[in-house]
Amino acid sequence: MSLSPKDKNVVRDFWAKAEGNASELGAEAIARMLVAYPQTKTYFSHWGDLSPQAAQVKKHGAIVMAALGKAVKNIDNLVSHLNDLSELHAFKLRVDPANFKILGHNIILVFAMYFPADFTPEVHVSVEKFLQSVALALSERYR
Ligand code: HNI
Repeated sequence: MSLSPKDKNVVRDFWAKAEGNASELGAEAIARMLVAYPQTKTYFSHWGDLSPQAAQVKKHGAIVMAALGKAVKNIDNLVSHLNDLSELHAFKLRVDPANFKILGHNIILVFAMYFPADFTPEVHVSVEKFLQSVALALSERYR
């Protein structure tokens, strides 16, 4: 499942188109995750309002998407780049890594909604591989 040089270029090219709108895309993805997979709400219960229009939900979407943007810049060394975030999610936040896949699914969905022309099947394959690689790297410290 490792990313080929072509996958990496496809991901970089797509990201260049998406990143100007990263905050909105992230907010939409997190909001959808919380609605469609309500088990994910347990991690954010300290926020109170978890509705799609809640300020903290929107803000967190921007934070996660910015982190993904940095991961794109570090696509050649995802495991070391995401080491600290992995440790945070494993030991402090105690997020079940199954949720990384759920969020990845919602991100793919939002990309397809916002970029119907650019998010071709070919782009979909490479972006999916990238998100899986990020999920794997974020799971690295769970042991
Ligand atoms: Ni996640 C905080 C990145 C998936 C639950 N998360 C962060 C932060 C970043 C981040 C960045 C802020 C860290 C800091 O403050 O130092 N999270 C990512 C990335 C992914 C991801 C890149 C996957 C692509 N996180 C998830 C998932 C869940 C999750 C799937 C749970 C369902 N994250 C959290 C929680 C926090 C968090 C909870 C703390 C939120 C807060 O502010 O209280």
